[in-house]
Amino acid sequence: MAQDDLNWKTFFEENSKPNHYDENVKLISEVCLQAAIKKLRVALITSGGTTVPLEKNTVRFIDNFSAGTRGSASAEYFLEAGYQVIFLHRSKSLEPYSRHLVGRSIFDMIEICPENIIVGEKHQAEMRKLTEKYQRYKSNLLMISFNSLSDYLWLLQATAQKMQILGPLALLYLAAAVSDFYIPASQMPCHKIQSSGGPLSLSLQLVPKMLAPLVTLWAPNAFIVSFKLETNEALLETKAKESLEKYHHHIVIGNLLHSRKVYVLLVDRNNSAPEEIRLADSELESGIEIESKIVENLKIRHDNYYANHKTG
Ligand code: 9Z3
Repeated sequence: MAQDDLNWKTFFEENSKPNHYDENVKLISEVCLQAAIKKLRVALITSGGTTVPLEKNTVRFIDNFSAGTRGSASAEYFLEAGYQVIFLHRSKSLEPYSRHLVGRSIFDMIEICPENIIVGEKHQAEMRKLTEKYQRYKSNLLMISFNSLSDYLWLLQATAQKMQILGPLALLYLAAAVSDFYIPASQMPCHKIQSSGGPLSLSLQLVPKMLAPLVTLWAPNAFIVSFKLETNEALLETKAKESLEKYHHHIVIGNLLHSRKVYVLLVDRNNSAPEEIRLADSELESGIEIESKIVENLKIRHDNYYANHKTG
C-alpha cells in the first residue's frame, strides 16, 4: 500500500466519526438518490474554516480566518443556476440568504404594531427579496455543519461517496479553508492543558491530502473544483498547477488572501491558459459579487464535462 493510502486510512481509523454522523449521511444520501432519479445536478459546497482541537475535552483549538463568504455566496448562485446544493459548512459561519443580515440587529428591523410585529418600512424591499429567494430555493438546499477538521473530513468523504450515484451530474466545490496541520487523537491530552505546566510547545502533524482518495476513489466521475489560497502572488499560478498535476481533478481556483473578493485565477487540467476573473470597481460598488462570475464560468465548464462524459 502506498504511503499516501496508509495516511488517509489511518486518519479515519484514529479519529472518530462526528456526532449525528449517521443522520446526516442519511439526509445526504436521500438528496443524492432523488437527484439521480430526476437527473438533477448536485453541487457539494464546502465552506468556512476547520478547527484543530488541542484537547479531547476541547477548551482550546487552532482556527483560521475563513468567514464562509465564498461558500455561502456561491451556494446562492449554484441554486439559481438550477443545482441542488449540499452546503457543508463550519457551524456559525455565513450561510446562504441569512448572510445578508449578519452584523445587523433584527430588533432594529422590526416594528411593533398593536396586533402584531412587522418588518419596518425601510427594510421591506430587501426582506421581501431575500425571503422570496429563500423560500423558492430552500427545498433544494441541504445544510450540514461541522466544527473540527476531523468532522469535516468524515462528512466530506461520506458526501463524495454518496454523490457517486450521480456520476458526472455531481460537482464538488471545495471552498472550505482546511487546516494542513493537526494533532492526532493518540497525541492529544484528554483534559484541559494546565498553565501550571509552564510554556506550551505544540507539535503538529501534516494532515493527509484527502484530494487524492477523493478524486480516485470517493467521487471518480464528479467534476471537482478545489481552491488554492496563497498570500504571495508570485506563487499562485505555480501552486494551482502543481495541485492539478498531483491530483488530476478538473479546476483549481487560485486566490490571494487580500484580494479574494475581487480576483481569482482559474486553472484547468487541460493545460489551456489560466483564466482570470477580476471585478471592476464599478461592479463592486454596484453590489456584484465575484462568486456570481465564478459560478457562471463553472456552470459552462460543467456542462461541457457532462456532455463529453455521456458520449465519451
Ligand atoms: C479558499 O481558498 C477560499 O476561497 C477562502 C474563502 C477560504 C479564501 P472566505 O470564507 O474565504 O470567503 O472568508 N479555500 C480553500 C483553502 C484551502 O484550504 N485550500 C487547500 C490548499 O490550498 C486545499 S484544497 O491546499
